Amino acid sequence: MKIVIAHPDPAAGERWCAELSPRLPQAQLATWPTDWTQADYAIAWKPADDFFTRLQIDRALFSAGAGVDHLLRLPALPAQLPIVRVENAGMGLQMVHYCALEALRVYRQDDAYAQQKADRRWFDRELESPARFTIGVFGLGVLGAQVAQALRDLGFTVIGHSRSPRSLPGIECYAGDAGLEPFLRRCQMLVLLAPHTSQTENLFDSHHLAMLPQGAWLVNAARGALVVETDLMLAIDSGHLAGATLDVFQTEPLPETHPFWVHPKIRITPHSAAATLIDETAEQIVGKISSLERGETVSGVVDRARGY
Ligand code: NDP
Ligand code: OXD
Repeated sequence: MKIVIAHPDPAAGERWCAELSPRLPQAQLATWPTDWTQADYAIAWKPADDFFTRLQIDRALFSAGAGVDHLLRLPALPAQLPIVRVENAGMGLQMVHYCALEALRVYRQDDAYAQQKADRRWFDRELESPARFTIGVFGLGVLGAQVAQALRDLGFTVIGHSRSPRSLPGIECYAGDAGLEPFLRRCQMLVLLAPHTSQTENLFDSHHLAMLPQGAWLVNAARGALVVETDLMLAIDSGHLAGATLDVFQTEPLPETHPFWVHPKIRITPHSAAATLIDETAEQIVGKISSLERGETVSGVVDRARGY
């Protein structure tokens, strides 16, 4: 069995090999670029555009992350090749921490207290019950559902939105186009955790951002392509939104000249909300390769028509 690992960071490529080889001693491993022209499996994160013009993959392509937008855009991607994504593998808990940190920071008025410290002002701000703070999670899949449940356990009122109807205990769920506006109208904080697809691209434009209540806060931990960045800036600068926490951007790395870097109401992290844990992820992928080798089906296979 031949497996190619394609990762933009050579050190990560080596890490992948080190995790895979003891688990799959019978496999031959190569990191991209390679002189191989054929392999059975590939594990890839943002591979080069010429990946499929130089290499034939026969059995399956594994994303090294939860998202698959970086693979679906590849030129010459074979139409029938199964694409399999990472399902959780330790990312859910990281995402819970990321979103809970932001929710608590906003709900507990952390920015205002930081300003008070700078001004040496002793002043106790009113704090309502967390049940009166409504957080909406857009995307209720593997990560979104875990985040929604954790935020609910912190006492917030949590609502969710997904493409198809979902049911989660203690969380009011909306779905589809018809559910979007009533969902957005209630979100004092909106957390984006849906994939980048043709349906979600630029969905959060001035029209949809205007549906959020005055003073709402946006957290984008999904993909930059979901948000129209200039519309977001306008929504914040006009005072309609209180601010945003952004982990993902239309262009990554975020260009040095981008106005987000210096905006006082925008918090930035460098696409680090939930990292791929290579050991746990290798374990998951090896399990799936073993199943495929036995002729079994695996979970996490991308539906190309849906785009995730
Ligand atoms: P899943 O595929 O498990 O879940 C995706 C969810 O989004 C599903 O609930 C799905 O609806 C929903 N969805 C898809 N399209 C729409 C739409 N048009 N409108 C409303 N909801 C929609 O993915 P994960 O939870 O594993 O990951 C989500 C995304 O998070 C990834 O695609 C990736 O882009 C991003 N991510 C970011 C990371 C970071 O560090 N910033 C790390 C990991 C992932 P339905 O339930 O009906 O299928
Ligand atoms: C992912 C990511 O999709 O890290 O896994 O963004």
